[in-house]
Amino acid sequence: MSESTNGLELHPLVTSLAEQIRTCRTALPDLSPLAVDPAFEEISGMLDGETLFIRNELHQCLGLRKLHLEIARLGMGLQILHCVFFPDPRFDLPVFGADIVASKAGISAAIVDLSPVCNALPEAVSQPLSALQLPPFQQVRDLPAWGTIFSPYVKFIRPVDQQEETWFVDLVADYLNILRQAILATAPDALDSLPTIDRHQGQLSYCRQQKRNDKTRRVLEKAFGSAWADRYIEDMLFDDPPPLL
Ligand code: BLA
Repeated sequence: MSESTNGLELHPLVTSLAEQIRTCRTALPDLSPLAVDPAFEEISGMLDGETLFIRNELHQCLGLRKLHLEIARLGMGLQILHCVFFPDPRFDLPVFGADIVASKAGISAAIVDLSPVCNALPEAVSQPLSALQLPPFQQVRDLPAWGTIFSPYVKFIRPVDQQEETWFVDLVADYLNILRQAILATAPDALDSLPTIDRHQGQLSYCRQQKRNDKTRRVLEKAFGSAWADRYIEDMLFDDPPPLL
């Protein structure tokens, strides 16, 4: 299925990854849509004659407090697929994150991870991750300084051809299937238990680190102004998990 924003075609990797994520999302237990702030659901505008478009989808499911999928076109060249699944801190589960940045020159960044919110990933996640056959991507990128939140299994690459783009989409499906199995295998702890409190803290620091990505802020500021960008980053992209008690 092809997808477009404002009648303009999206990069095939953006389209196929969005489809893959939606398919995997459907398989998650007790999936239900979450209301999106109407100010943020579909954002479109013009800036200096350039079309801006952002579309957001939000869900929740067993074990995950917020599943966020965003597709953005900012200006003529830039397209972004942004996806973060935030765990419910009562469950010993990682944060799933995936991001694609495409410009006129092609895909510059494709990243996927299941990131720990405590010191280490739970066994139910690290064991199957370590058993995956990782494709031999040619261009592996260095993580930025704030990237200490990612797991040893983070894949941050620039795909060089269609074969690598397909590998990346398949890899995201593998990570999401591992997450689904972990959800099914994990019983929640009490809201006031120490592990829950630790994971809540860990998720706060995941969000704090992501907010240090100046590249995201700069793009949003340029398109929408700094006050709007701040509110969008704080309330939509990396909102803190709600207080436990
Ligand atoms: C990089 N993110 C970028 C870049 C841009 C954006 C323009 C630079 C491209 C490049 O380095 O090739 C922009 N990303 C956005 C915008 C949104 C977005 C505007 O998601 C949202 C509207 N970023 C995330 C998540 C991850 C992530 C969830 O939002 C990982 C799970 C990673 N983006 C990420 C990383 C870089 C990046 C690691 C490279 C940063 C660097 O090299 O300094």
